[in-house]
Amino acid sequence: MKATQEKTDKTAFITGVTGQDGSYLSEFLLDKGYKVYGLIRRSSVDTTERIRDFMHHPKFELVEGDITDASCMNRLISGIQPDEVYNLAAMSHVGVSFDQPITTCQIDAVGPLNILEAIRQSSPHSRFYQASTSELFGDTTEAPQTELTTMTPNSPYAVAKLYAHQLVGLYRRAYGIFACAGILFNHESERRGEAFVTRKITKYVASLQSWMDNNSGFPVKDVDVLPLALGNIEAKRDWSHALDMVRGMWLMMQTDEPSDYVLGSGTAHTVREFLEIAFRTVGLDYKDYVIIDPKFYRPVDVNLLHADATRAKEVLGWEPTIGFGEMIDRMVQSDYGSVIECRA
Ligand code: NAP
Ligand code: F7E
Repeated sequence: MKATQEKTDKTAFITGVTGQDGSYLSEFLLDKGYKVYGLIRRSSVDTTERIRDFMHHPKFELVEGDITDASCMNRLISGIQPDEVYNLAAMSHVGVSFDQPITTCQIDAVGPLNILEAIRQSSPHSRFYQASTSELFGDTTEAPQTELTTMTPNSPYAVAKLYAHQLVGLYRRAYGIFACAGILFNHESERRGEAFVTRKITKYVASLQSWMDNNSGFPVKDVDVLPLALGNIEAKRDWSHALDMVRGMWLMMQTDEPSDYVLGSGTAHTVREFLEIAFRTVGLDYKDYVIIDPKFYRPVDVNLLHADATRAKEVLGWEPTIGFGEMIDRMVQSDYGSVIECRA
């Protein structure tokens, strides 16, 4: 007989709750019995698409605010007194950070500082998780990358994230706050934002399948369908599924000693390989549909990200469970499902 999972009475405060990771982490913690407060920023349009399934859960509460507003963070954290704070809010698009460097700095660097200060001043018992990133390694020549690899950030996004990453260690040493940084490599899912390369590809592939459902033969680029315009498809990334990553975030917060951990699959693939596999799921060849548009090149890119997550495996017992092929398959299927739903 399966043992019943013991429910916790802990409270968590999650920023970035409307994003990919925030939505999965909320579900994960609600399932464990947590009371979850999710930070949502004011918007003129509805941003709750990813949290619709659980936003009326009796133990889930949306609170409005913005992490760039220090007084707001202080008021919320002081009032909630959360056991665990997960800072997932960010301007998370590397390419966009070159065009909006100051906004990126305010959200990705000053934002975490506001939260750490609120914890220090008003709720020092709260444990803190910071969403650090493999982008911190940037231009490094070392691979695979561990917690000790040199960090040479290569975008305004990564520079801002490095500031926040360093704050985590500082607040640990200076004030004894339980603060962890998860150095997470790329992770994707059915809920991935549509401007990231993986989702851009899977949405396009699903639309090709939909075309084939309604027509005979294969769609012809520029005649039946528009091409898929991409930038640097030789970049290598270490992709995992977001569901595995949020479990890793939680594990980091359950240890006796706060620390930083790399989470990643341990396998790197080019964007080109992602394309090959995604198009193969619908029996097509990406070369017939993809064009390279310099518009999608960044002033500088990160060429190779490849995780060595040995420490997370040894200390946290963390390992990914959803492989590269399965992840792509799930994303294409989900995008195809949405196309069908729209058609109905
Ligand atoms: P995402 O889908 O882009 O979500 C970002 C979230 O941050 C959204 O909920 C957004 O709200 C919120 N947000 C942005 N600015 C805010 C502000 N000023 N105040 C409050 N909320 C704000 O990102 P993700 O993929 O889930 O990633 C989660 C975190 O992990 C981010 O910090 C990201 O930088 C980091 N990370 C991601 C990856 C990855 O591969 N996914 C890898 C490493 C690290 P709106 O809905 O209002 O826009
Ligand atoms: O790009 C190339 C692009 O935007 C991946 C974020 O979650 O992971 C993510 O950042 C690669 C890059 O993700 C297009 O130049 C080609 O080399 O999907 P991406 P990212 O930049 O790796 C890290 C770990 C984070 O922390 C970030 O928050 O694909 N690429 N053509 C393209 N990228 C995009 N977006 N669009 C293209 O058309």
